[in-house]
Amino acid sequence: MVEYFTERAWLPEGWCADTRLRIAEGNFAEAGFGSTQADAEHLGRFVLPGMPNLHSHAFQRAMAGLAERQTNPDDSFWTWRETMYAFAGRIGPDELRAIAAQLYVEMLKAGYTHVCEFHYLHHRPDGKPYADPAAMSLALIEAARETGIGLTLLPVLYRTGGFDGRPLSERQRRFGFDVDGYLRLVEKLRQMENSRLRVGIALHSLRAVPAEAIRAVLESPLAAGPLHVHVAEQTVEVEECVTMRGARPVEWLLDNAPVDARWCLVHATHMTPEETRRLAESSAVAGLCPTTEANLGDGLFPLQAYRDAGGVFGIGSDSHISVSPIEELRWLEYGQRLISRRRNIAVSESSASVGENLWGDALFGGAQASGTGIGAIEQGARADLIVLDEASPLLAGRDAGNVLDTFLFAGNANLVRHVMVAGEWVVCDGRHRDEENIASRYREAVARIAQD
Ligand code: NGQ
Ligand code: ZN
Repeated sequence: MVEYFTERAWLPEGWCADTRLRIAEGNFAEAGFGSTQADAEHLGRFVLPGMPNLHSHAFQRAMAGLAERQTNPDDSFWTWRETMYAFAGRIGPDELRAIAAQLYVEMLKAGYTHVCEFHYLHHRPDGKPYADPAAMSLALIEAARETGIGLTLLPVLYRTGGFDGRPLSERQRRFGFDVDGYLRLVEKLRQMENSRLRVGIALHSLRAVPAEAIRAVLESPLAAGPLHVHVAEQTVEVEECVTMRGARPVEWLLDNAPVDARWCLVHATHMTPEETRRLAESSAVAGLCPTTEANLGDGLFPLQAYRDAGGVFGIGSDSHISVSPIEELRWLEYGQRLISRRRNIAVSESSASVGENLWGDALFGGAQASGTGIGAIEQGARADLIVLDEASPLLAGRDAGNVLDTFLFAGNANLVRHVMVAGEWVVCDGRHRDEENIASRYREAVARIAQD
């Protein structure tokens, strides 16, 4: 049992003064008022739950910045995707592990303590399975283990190249599994689960998984735990879905799958008011990735209508052109301000603070999408927390009423000072315990990729 004292901890009921946190076996054994300061280690003035990152394609971190030159006047999500596929073709297990480890260090330093990895680079670039068909999944598990971040691994089922059922293109071949092979992979990975590793299910998208395959997966006893799917990111896919399946993607999923709190619909960007209300009522998580959705020219999620209907959401850094929960949440709010020409949108009856609402909502939805007991400083939850840098000038004169607003809206200096995952310190004074080794392995891997 380890005991800490903090002047302010953000508990489910809000900021709590003079809090004692007791941690045993990686979980909070107690979190509440009433510490005798003297007998516990002093953590600092502001302690928050660590943020879950609910959507990541780790390998894409190493191509950030390499798709920002116009190649043709009609550059779009779809031309970006070709660049991304070409890049993916150079990634094997060693590269994936090196890139993911670097990414996870960056995530921890930014305040993410858990990541949901939406993983579809299963086979060799030519489409043949590795000697161990789980080789790429194991690379991600290893990267998470060595950095200390919590991981929900979501092996992805990917079957077709489009709504019309066309076969996978040459570049997509390495993503493909049949349902049986896919379920064998899930079964194998499930055996590795522990307090920092959860294994869920992912369907790449309605474009890539036909209705029968969705049904076959959902019927399996292995379809337990969180269930993620890309849903309505681009207007072209909405139109194709209407043509081929007679309904819009979110509508189709709500009508044809038992969408409930286990589900996370990533990029539920394009929804009618009716779909927005129905998704909110389903209790599923809307997986929002505002920086990637902006970078790829997707569109704006109807945040206000969705929150008004009680919808649950969380945030992900997806393609990792940014690795910062602050930037995701800021973009989420700013998109709404720009389109409505108003201010302070994400508020609630319990709090007028945009920072508190966004951080709190994203903790709740991110934890739900992760399928693990995280996202809150409370008894029984995994002991994931971040300590803000109270010495930063940005926090001068700040207190409970405005510290989260300042954290989210006051500039670009990283205010995350220490980070704990499952009771273990992984970042101290802004440095990850193994960041030099991990960065040098990353540099070598990126140099190899560039040479190919
Ligand atoms: C992905 N990424 O799977 O990496 C996708 C692109 C696709 C985003 N949607 C590929 N942001 O959707 O087909
Ligand atoms: Zn994605």
